Amino acid sequence: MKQQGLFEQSTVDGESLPLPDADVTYYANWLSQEMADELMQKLKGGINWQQESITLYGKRHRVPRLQAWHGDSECLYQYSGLTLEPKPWDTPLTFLKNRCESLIGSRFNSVLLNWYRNGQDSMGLHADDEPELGRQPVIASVTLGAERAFIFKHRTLSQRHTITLHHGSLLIMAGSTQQHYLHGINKTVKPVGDRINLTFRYIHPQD
Ligand SMILES: O=C(O)CCC(=O)C(=O)O
Ligand SMILES: [Mn+2]
Repeated sequence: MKQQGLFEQSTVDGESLPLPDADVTYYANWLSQEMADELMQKLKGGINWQQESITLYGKRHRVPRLQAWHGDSECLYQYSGLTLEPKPWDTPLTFLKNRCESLIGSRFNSVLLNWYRNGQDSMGLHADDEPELGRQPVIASVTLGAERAFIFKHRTLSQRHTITLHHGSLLIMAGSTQQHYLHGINKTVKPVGDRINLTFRYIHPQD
């Protein structure tokens, strides 16, 4: 990975999304096209992708996408009855983590990777509000590959906002975003290619 970029990103402008009760900033061209293409190839081939199964209302379901969890060794990821042990940081992940940290001045100790193989892969509406993320988590979400609609839905107001996340973009969700909004990626019948998303997080140790 070329070390271009750590300092260049000070010239990248973020756009604040017009969402009441939230703090969301979008950097459409955070990575150059060349860097985003290279990272996509490296992550497709270099990560041990898994399709997990979860139990919902007593029924087993395969999660409709491939996933991986990487981070510091103490960072367990728990959801829907699953506990994922972190795999270590590798070069592309460390590169992206450092770049996110230097742009926004927050620390991250883990990353969830999701690979949406086609339009049938999706992620249901949810909030990143697990207690171990803390009350006002900063989530740095990097998108590579096909463009998909990312939906925000306010929990109590009839506020809905859809943003198309671009190859090489960065979306930062901070402040009270997770308290007030759900987010997700719907299935689509449009022919769409692979998309990889990485959400960098900070897991607080639990007592
Ligand atoms: O794929 C995306 O853009 C969303 C991923 C997400 O919300 C998550 O990993 O919690
Ligand atoms: Mn999420």
